[in-house]
Amino acid sequence: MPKILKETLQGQRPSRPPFWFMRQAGRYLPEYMELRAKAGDFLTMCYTPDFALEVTLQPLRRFDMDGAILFSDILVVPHALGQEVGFVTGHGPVLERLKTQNDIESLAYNEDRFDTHMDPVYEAVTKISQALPADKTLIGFAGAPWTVATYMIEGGSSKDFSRVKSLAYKDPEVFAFLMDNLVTATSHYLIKQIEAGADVVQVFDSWASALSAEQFKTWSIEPMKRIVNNVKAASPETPIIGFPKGVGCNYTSYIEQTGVDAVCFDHSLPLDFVRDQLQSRCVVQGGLDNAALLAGGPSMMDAAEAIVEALKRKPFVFNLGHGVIKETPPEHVAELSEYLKSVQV
Ligand code: 1CP
Repeated sequence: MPKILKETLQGQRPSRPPFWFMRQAGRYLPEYMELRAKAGDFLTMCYTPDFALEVTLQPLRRFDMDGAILFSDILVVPHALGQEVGFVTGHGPVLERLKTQNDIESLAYNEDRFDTHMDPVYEAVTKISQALPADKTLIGFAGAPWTVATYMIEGGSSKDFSRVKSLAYKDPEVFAFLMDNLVTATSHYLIKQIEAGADVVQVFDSWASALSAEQFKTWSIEPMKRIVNNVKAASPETPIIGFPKGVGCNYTSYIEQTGVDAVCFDHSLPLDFVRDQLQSRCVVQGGLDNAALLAGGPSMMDAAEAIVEALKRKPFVFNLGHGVIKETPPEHVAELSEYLKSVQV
């Protein structure tokens, strides 16, 4: 049985567009909440291979998506570099604040230490790849250096990114050290996920839109280009999806300069721009408004049909413009999935 998601990302056009949803596992599913209560802690779930396996498979049992995404988080990378990371229920991630140049330099990448920390994640990838039906694609992932750096410097989520942006302006050498460190760690981490069984990988630059156009080149495009080169050197056939969320017209230079195989687009982009400017350059994935999925009903179906109609003539993966919102009724995901399985091109 062909893996239609992987094949589409390699530029083929199967009989219907494949689909999966960012954050398809997680808090909107009662079976996730049950397991989360048992595990007690989000990071325990990420670092316990059998929990990660189970949570990864939960959405596929209900909705039969074409892809399963490893259950983990982008913040396991700073954790593996030695920064303290925690997740506080109802609040989100909390990271040890890095105050000095010394604090940043103390997190220098060490391969043995990194892999010892990540071994349970690699084991989870292998278990998932063995458990998945042959026609399903396993998606490995990491955060892009810029997005991970925002959490590392701000100490958690941020509204205005003032600390991390002023560090990049005021102390570009210290910031470059941090970014180089993340490029090395992230490249290695993605290669190890591929060796463990991931079929494709996605790199999330969720906060790329906080950068100025000039900074976007330096802190999003350049690091991503190096990651793509490193991963392609180790595994030339593995498709790489980049997601520089919210960057509008800068998507085209991102595609041209990073060398990604596909881009995930968000719901702010007009569909004719996606078709004419992005799909002419690479495979595209996206971009239903996650709030339309939350709302459900005819407005969700109209928006989904418009996306499919605009993009189905070339390789295209249906997804959202950002992750499933935790209040989303699972029935909406079921209705959308049923529709997507019935599409013919
Ligand atoms: O149960 C809980 O309380 C934890 C909630 C949760 C979940 C289910 C977090 C905390 N992370 C995750 C899983 C996760 N995170 C996955 C795998 C599951 C799947 O997609 O099905 C993935 C791919 C991520 C990626 C991730 N984490 C991103 C990039 C994508 C995006 O949403 O923009 C980011 C920015 C994070 C950070 C993060 N992790 C969790 C929270 C609450 C946050 C902060 C988000 C913010 O700052 O707004």
